[in-house]
Amino acid sequence: MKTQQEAMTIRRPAVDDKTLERLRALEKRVLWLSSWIIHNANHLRPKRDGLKVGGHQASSASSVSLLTALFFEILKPEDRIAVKPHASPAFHAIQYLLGNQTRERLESFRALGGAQSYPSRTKDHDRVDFSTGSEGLGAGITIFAALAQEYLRRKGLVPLDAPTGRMIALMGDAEFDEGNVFEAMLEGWKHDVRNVWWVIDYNRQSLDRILDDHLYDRIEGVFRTLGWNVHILKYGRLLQEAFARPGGSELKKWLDACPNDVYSALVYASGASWRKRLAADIGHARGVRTLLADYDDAALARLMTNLGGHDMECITEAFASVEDDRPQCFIAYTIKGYGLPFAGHKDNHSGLMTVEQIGALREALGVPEGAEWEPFAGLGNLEEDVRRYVASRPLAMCKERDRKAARITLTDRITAPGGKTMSTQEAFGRVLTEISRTQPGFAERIVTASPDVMVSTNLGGWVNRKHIFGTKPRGDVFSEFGLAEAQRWTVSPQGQHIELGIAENNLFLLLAALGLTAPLFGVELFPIGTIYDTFISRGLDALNYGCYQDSRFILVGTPSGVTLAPEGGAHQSITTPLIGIGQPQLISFEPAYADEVAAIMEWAFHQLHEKDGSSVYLRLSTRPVSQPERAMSEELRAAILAGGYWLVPPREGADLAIVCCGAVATDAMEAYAAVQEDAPGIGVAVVTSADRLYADWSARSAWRQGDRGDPPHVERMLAPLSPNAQIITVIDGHPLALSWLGGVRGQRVRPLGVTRFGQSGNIPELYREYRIDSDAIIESVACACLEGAGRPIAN
Ligand SMILES: Cc1ncc(C[n+]2csc(CCOP(=O)(O)OP(=O)(O)O)c2C)c(N)n1
Ligand SMILES: [Mg+2]
Repeated sequence: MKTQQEAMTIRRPAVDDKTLERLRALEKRVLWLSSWIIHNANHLRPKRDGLKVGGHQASSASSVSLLTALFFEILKPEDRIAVKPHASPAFHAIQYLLGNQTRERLESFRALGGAQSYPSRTKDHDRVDFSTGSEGLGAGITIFAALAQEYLRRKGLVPLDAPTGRMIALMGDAEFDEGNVFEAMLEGWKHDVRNVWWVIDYNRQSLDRILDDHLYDRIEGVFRTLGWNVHILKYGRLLQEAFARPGGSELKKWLDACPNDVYSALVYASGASWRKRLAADIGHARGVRTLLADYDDAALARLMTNLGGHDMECITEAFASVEDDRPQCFIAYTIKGYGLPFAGHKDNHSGLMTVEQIGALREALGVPEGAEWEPFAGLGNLEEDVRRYVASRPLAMCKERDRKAARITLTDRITAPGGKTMSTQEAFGRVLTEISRTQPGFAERIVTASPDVMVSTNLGGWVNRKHIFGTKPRGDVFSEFGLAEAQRWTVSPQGQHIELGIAENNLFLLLAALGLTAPLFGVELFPIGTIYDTFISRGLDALNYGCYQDSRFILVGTPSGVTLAPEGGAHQSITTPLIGIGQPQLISFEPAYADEVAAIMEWAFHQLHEKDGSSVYLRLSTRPVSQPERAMSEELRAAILAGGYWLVPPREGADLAIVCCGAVATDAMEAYAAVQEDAPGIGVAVVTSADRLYADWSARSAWRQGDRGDPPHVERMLAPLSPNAQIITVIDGHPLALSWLGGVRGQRVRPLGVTRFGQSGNIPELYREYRIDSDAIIESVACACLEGAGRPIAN
């Protein structure tokens, strides 16, 4: 507890005595139910697999008082909260008391269909606002949700007289080890984000260890530097009263200086140990012995563990003291496992009470045997009053947590940008500009964001038309000076591009928040984030986090692959096609031509708001590619969206084919031109989405067993090839993205792609080096021919 001193004066409580009594009764209910949910899962349910079920009794106990105050006294329907992952049982217990969770789901906590280990927007049924699980991200998203809310308010997309919600995080103190927390705070400061509350469960323990003594000073300093209002809930009422007595100032001095590990050990060792240690350390000081003598061992232990984060009066007072919409941070001192037998023990993170211990807790909390699941058991004559109080809480009365948003759709088809030669990246920029010109109503719902790569990912044209979002309008100084410039950087609340610093984690957290505005705030947006493809890895966990909670956005990774050539290996992405295939709730495409980009973007805008839709990822390239002369037939469009089509159809029964993806289509066509005489009938297919092809194929495995219905698209695509055909696949990315095609009909695949780090060079040099050029394709064709493929087909 060696921390900066904070004078705590005894003030009038923020809620009346009756409410305090109810909240204290509810604390006990939440402590009991959260412990029991976990106990039941581990000790009373039959085990099928020999694994411990787990759950976090100590982490939940640590947050019980804070969560009780938040959910029963503070939260309003418009507020949104991210609850630290390991307090999930306490969260579910509270929802149970509020009538939003069933006993059945609590009984099957951590079992299939039951309450989730960590609060989950998509898998839980009790109104999770933000999923949590990955430390740091739950807190981070609240900043971006507040920014998203402000974006909607400033544009009048939500009624201005509607109450503004607070975006609240109840977070663990170890979450401050995650850099994304600081990145988010800094970005929040840049955007002057308001209405964010972070309530830190400051139990000074993480999973493995006790935290550094001076962490608190540092954290507090960061908050203050970034303009947050900081509230410190250090000592509870009992301790504050003791400090006011003779010997009390010595006691306070001792507590302030007590190292975290010593304090934790004493909490665990309890009563007599406190007395012994205090007598030894400060017994000689005036008044201390008399002060200590006034407490028996149990009372002394109660006193010494009376921290602010467990004292309902302190907590409600701190929350009620907020007077403005500045970001608020509450550093609430707590004890991990408070009220449980392993309170304070450094190894308690995964600790589970024994049968005897839970029995003792049940008795201590007055829960009759057999009434373990009764929501309000053990409250005696308070029960009816507490029931009525709970039923009157805003979160018990509001029946629908998620909002309904009016559906916004494109009014017209998106036409392909014209031009003989174009890169897919350029096509993306031009499609966006066209939408802003021809479909202004829809374009108003598009919001773009980029981590400092707006221009180099081709958003420049769009931003010139739509400008940058900011709450404080700012003109374009270069244009005011009359200086030539390619970009106009006007900032205003009407702007539709959110400019971020380089932190990619922030991009994904922002996209996650913007992609949830429909359920959170009742307004549908179409967020598009652009990023250098390789730096997707930098924010991958946050991307996964957004997808996990079914947020809807378009992600554009560009430039990609070794095709970005002179920029070199540090910027060339290799594994992103596999990420695109592997990431659930994110459908990936890698178009080759501009008309494909237009068709895919049009589809993506629909996909974002379908009930069973998803986010969409476009892997794009800067390589100028000569465009095929063709009209977009409905058949071609359907094939592009299904994942692939024949650019050059194979002859029926052909035993050779080239399958390419993205920027290498040019090389595939060059190779085709070179081999078509020697390998007559050979076809060239373009895969626009290995992800869509694979998902469709694997989801319809039943078809392979002779079931009804159409065959998967990929089966139909490969059907013209002979069963013994060989397929040469080529992609500027990891070859595994396409090599699975061999499994569809058991045909031999010769996969070309990039498996080593890239380097600087020009496209011909690099394609040769990494064997994805036309020569490599021709060689593969030749090898296939040597094995008997490519025989002339009689017809
Ligand atoms: C990104 C990430 N890395 C690792 C973990 C594993 N983990 C679970 S809890 C925890 C420490 C939790 O400490 P704290 O946030 O202080 O929570 P509390 O003490 O309240 O349990 C860790 C490292 C995780 N959940 N997320
Ligand atoms: Mg902790």
